[in-house]
Amino acid sequence: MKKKILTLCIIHQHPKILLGMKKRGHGEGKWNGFGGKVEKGETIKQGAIREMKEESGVEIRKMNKLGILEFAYQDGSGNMEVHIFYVKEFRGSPTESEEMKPKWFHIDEIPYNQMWPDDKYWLPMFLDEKSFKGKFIFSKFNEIVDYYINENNIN
Ligand code: 6OG
Repeated sequence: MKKKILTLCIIHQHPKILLGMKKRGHGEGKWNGFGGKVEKGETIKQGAIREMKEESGVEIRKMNKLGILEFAYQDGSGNMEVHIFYVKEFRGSPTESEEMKPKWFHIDEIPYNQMWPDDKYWLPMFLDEKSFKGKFIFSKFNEIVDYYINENNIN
């Protein structure tokens, strides 16, 4: 099956990051960055900017790709390649959308137990602005059964 390409953007304004509570669909009830599927005819970066605007109302001014993660399920369904962007500058104020409810979190109070279980492996590297590449394999119950992650220059 072909891998889907997705984006994930997190704004870091030290000491806070912006996350959103996913209100529906895949990952409902979890805090995560903003993003979604890259559409035909757009670059990955354009997809990231569009999704951030659609889901939070925020316009990205400056960002840096820090990570590429592959997510796969044990049964072979739903392979995803997620491109993770560190957002340094933006315009506008985060606004709730149909899909996401935004909230700023202090980096000492990141709600890992209400996030995807892979996040605790890579978010600390992300916050240090280190790049990384990895792969996570999930069971059908969304538990990690295997993974690797390398600190790595992806550019
Ligand atoms: P839509 O499918 O709603 O976008 N995403 C994940 N993020 C993390 N940290 N872990 C996962 O483990 C994820 N699976 C998906 C990518 C889904 C958004 O959620 C992210 C997208 O930003 C399985 O279009």
